[in-house]
Amino acid sequence: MIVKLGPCRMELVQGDITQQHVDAIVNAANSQLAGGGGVDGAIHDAGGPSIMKETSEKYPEGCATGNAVATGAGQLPAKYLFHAVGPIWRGGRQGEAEQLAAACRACLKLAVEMKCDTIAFPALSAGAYGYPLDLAAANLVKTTMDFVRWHQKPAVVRFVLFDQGAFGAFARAVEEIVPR
Ligand code: AR6
Repeated sequence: MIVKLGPCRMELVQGDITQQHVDAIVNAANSQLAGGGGVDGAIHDAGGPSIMKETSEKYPEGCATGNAVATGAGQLPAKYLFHAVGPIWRGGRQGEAEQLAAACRACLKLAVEMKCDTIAFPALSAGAYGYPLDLAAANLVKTTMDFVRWHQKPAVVRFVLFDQGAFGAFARAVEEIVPR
């Protein structure tokens, strides 16, 4: 699914984020940047040990929830990895929505600063961190559309959804937000 946003576009695809040929791949990290399962595990497995080495050298204090930091992408087919820390879902009244939007914006801002035309996002927070998929999808889609409309960059923002359920949730979010 492709959504035109002026000179830019937002894409939804079903697949594995480690296979994406883009300038920047977003990792769903934890605030210790310690690695883990899900996207994080797949990225470190496929990208190799240089990623963890660089991460621990450059960011020994980790990364706050709602923020993101950049490293090289090791053996992944991208220039950079942006390690974004989404919120752990605690019922929705602990600032989770603002933190998720902030993590997404931090990555988009890094993309602009580091001259990345293409960036691939996973469904941040919607796995181990328990953020309800429909709410995460609506939040990430809206945050991206607002950012891209304002900055007219990056040229391509691709959400890479691991399974049909996640793809469907993002497709519904787009249909609800994009006027027809
Ligand atoms: N490509 C695309 N999406 C994927 C992939 C993949 N290879 N693998 C899983 N997903 P999660 P979170 C989907 O748990 O909720 C880690 O341990 C998955 O189905 O990766 O932000 C970290 O170290 C789900 O829809 O991220 C943190 O401790 C989405 O990606 C914690 O998990 C996000 O799931 C972060 O949890």
